[in-house]
Amino acid sequence: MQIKSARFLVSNTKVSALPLGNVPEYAFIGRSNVGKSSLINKLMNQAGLAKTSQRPGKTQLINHFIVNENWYIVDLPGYGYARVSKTSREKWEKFIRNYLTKRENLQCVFVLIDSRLEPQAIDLEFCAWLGECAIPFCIIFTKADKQSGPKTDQNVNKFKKALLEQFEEFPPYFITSAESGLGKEKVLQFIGEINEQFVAPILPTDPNS
Ligand SMILES: Nc1nc2c(ncn2[C@@H]2O[C@H](COP(=O)(O)OP(=O)(O)OP(=O)(O)O)[C@@H](O)[C@H]2O)c(=O)[nH]1
Ligand SMILES: [Mg+2]
Repeated sequence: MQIKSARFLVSNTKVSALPLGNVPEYAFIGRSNVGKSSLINKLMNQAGLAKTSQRPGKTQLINHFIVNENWYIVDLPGYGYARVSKTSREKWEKFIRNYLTKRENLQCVFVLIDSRLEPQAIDLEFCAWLGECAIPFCIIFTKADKQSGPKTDQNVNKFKKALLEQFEEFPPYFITSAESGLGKEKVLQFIGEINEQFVAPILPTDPNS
């Protein structure tokens, strides 16, 4: 899929204030600093579109970007940032889980996993929760440029094995780098195929119109 345009639309903490859910939507989620915002920028060919930082905890809101004027890409705050208080963590949980379970036009959640790490309990638990809620998801392994191919494959296989203890099948997955652009075309093609099949949900009509 070709990206002709991508622009920031709105930031939110409330599901009730999200933009109209009349186009397909894809959310990027994962631990703080895993590279969500950087990968969105690479996919969209716009360096400063989503705000990135070397310090974890940069993205704090639900950020909607509209792509080609006909689908949404959503940058979410990360989980698992150690320096966040219990209260803000609970707040995060509530509003993100609320968003993920209620958003009808959400086609797929991309769970980003750092390809340099051994399987992390927090990621496996999050995937298990998505499974329980029947929310469709894919896995994106990030930062593959930071190590050798065989090392990435080793960690991917370990993650697969760990996830298959909870699931019967491994979901579609992608190995990516926001630095080199590895995996970019495959992710965009995957989104493009889902977009073609999208049927808009019936939205409440305005009683005044
Ligand atoms: N080498 C390399 N660095 C990356 C890659 N993706 C992200 N980074 C770096 O990792 C750091 C975190 O990236 P972000 O995109 O801000 O991460 P995030 O997941 O959005 O983080 P939060 O918004 O804090 O949850 C930044 O310093 C990026 O430059 C990658 O594919 N390769
Ligand atoms: Mg971010």
